Amino acid sequence: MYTPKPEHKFTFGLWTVGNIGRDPFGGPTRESKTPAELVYLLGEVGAYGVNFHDNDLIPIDATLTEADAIKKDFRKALDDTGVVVPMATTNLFGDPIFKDGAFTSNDSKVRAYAIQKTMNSIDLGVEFGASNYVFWGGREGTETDSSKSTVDAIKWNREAMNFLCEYVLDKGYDLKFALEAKPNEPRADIFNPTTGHMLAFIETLDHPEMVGVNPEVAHEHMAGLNFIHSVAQAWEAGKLFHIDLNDQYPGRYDQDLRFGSRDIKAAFYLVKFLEDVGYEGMRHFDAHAYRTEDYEGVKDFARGCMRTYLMLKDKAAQFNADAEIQALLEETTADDGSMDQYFGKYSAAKAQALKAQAFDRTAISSRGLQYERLDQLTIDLLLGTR
Ligand code: GLT
Ligand code: MN
Ligand code: MN
Repeated sequence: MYTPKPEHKFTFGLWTVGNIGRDPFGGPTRESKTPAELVYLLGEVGAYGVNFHDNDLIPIDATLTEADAIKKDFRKALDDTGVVVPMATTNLFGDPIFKDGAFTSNDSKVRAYAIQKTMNSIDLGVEFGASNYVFWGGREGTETDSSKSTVDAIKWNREAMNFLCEYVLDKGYDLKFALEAKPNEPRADIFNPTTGHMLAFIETLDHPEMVGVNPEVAHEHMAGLNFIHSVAQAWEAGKLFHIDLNDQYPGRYDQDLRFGSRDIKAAFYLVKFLEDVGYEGMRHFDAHAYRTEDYEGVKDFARGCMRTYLMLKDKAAQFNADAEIQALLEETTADDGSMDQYFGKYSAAKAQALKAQAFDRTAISSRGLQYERLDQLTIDLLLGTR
């Protein structure tokens, strides 16, 4: 019943299952695997797709011959397993050249190199079939605000995005961009720190229709925000192109925990939202196994992400079919239609009539909304006692 199938669109990045357990305080706890080996691992656990940064697949210093050999092995693994590549992205954070940003570096040579690297990486992604291209600007930020003008940084970022949109159009690629926000880490502060900032930024681009967002659970939770509200805003704006699922305790470093492992309730509302609105994009698990695990543990981690999603999907269907819950919801949204005349398009007459309408504030506010009961029914349902 909770077996992942291709139609569930579960994907993982090479950097997720390929995470070797390094952290700022300690070295790797797992040996590294080749991209092809990771594809076989994903095939084994039942994932639909694999995503990559240019340098997850091809090391930054690889020769053309080395790159060709890696691509050949990777392609074979994809063919053998049926795993597809729906998304790709650029590593604009790992190399020391990006220590003060990529598109927003003060150094024009760095900015130009970042655009060049992204064009090459777009070519690579498209070569393997990617239709979504993620931009996570991990180094686009500051430690000290004496170092650069935020206004310049915003302009440079816009210039880069406009240039890259034109590149995609020029090449005739069927590719959309998805911008991923994060408030901090690795920079002390990152520009466009939340999905809301990204949505506002996108509207200032030359081709806003090509650009959406890739919200990540952990990143909005780091900022202390309600993830579902961010996702809903992106969805309502037609901008939910991709999503990064994982989990996170608020106010901490980016933990990238297994999906649903820390805040089941938030994960439930998220899955329910995605399923209810009919989101058709990828369910990308941007998380990694605990540092304590070997590769059997990595498989447990990957299987766990997908299993939890499917269990929550099942719970969402149960919620929608629960007569008591639905009756409560109907009651709170019940409407006698008497206010219809005041909504919709503005007219002076309507405004005047609304001004003249009397409201019995005491009577209206005296009604209990029964959200306590509703929430407890949700808890009962999630804990399996309903
Ligand atoms: C990095 C980051 C993620 C981004 C990836 C895409 S890389 O691991 O923490 O949130 O989605 O660049
Ligand atoms: Mn993260
Ligand atoms: Mn992410």
